[in-house]
Amino acid sequence: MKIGITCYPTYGGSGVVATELGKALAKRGHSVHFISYAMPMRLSGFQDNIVYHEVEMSSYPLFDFPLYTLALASKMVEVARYEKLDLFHCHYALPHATSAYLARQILQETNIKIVTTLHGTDITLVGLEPSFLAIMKFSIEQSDGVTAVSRFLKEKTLTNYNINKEIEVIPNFIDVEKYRRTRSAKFCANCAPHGEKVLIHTSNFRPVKRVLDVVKIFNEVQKKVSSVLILMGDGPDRSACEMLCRELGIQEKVRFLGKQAELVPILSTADLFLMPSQSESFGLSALEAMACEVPVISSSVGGLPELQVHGQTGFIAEIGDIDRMAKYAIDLLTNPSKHALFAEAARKRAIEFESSKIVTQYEQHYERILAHVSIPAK
Ligand code: GMT
Repeated sequence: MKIGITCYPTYGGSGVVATELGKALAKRGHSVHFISYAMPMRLSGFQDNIVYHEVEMSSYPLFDFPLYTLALASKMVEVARYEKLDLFHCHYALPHATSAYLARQILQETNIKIVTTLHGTDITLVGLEPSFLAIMKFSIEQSDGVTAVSRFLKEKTLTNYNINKEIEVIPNFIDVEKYRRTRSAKFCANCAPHGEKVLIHTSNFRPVKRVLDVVKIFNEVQKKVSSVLILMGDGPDRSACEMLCRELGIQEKVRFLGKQAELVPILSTADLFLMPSQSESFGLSALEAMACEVPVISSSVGGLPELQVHGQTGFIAEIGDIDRMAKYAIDLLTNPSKHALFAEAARKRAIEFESSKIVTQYEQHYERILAHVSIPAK
C-alpha cells in the first residue's frame, strides 16, 4: 500500500504512535510518506520505503495567521497525486482530518481514502471548544475509517459529538524488544548515587498531566523512603514545578532532564512511574515504562484502567488523591518482593501491546477501508 501519514511532529504521544507505525509499515514493504510541517521527532535516519514531505508555509502580509490547514491540504494533494497514494492516515483529528477531506475533494480523479486516528486531547479538549464542534464532527464523519486508541476514547467520541460512525479501537503499541530493562549503571550512579529509589514521570508538562501532583506525591514519598524524582519532557507547567520543588525544599532530590530522545536507559533506572493525569486516553508513556518493568501509580481516568491492572501492574487512585498515590508508592518501594511481582506483571502486560500484533490491526483496517468492508463489531 502507499500510505500518507500526517501527524504533529513534536514531543507528544500521537506523533510517536504515527511515526512508529509508519516505520513498522515501511519495514513490511509499504511505501510511507510522512506529511507534516517538521520532521517527526522519532524519524531520524534513512529508512527504506519512507519519504518525508515538508509542508511549506508561505508568508504574505495579509496573512496575520499562518494558513496551515490549507497548506497541509495542498501538500497532501501534491503527494497523493505524484506518489499515487492509496490513503491518508491522519493522527490527531484537527486539523489533519479536515485537510485530508479538502485534499480528497480536490483529488476527484482518484479513489483515495482517509483514515483518522483519534488520540485524546483532540476529542476531550480541543474539539469540544464550541467553535470547533461542528468541524470536528464533520471531519470525523467524512473519514472513511476512524480508529480510537481506547474504548474510553471511542465512547467519548460517540457521545460528545453525537457521531454516526463506526469507530474501531486499536490500542497503542510498543516494541518490546527495544523497550526492555537494560543495565544503565552509569546513569543510575549519576542520578541516585546512594542507591536511592527512583520515581519517574515523563510528559509534555501540560496542565492536563498534573505534574504538580507528581511533585507533591514525591514530596510525601521522600519523607519515608530515600528517593529521587526524575522528570523528563518540557512544557507550560515546568517552571511552576521547579518553583514548587524549591518551596518544598526538595530541589536537590528532583532532576529535570528536559526532552530526551533515548528513554530506555533512563526508564531502566526507575522503580516507579507516576501518571496522575486529569485526562489520559491511553497513556503511552506508562506503557513504555511498563515494558521496562516499571510499575505505575496513576489516576483512574480515561483509558488508563484499560492499560493498567490495579493491584498487579501498579495502583490506580482518584484524580488529585495525592495521599493515596503516595501511600501506594511507599507500599511498593518498601516491599521488595511485592515490587518484583509488580515489575514482572507490568512487563507481561506491556507484551500484550506488542507492536507487530497492533500494526497488523492497522493494516487490516486499511485493507477493509480500501475494499469498502465495514469494521467487525467488537
Ligand atoms: O497530551 C498528550 O500526552 C499528547 C497527546 C497527543 O495526542 O500527542 O497524547 C494523547 O495521545 C497519546 C497517544 O495515543 C495517548 O497515549 C495519550 O494518553 C493522549 N493524551 C491524553 O489523552 C491527555
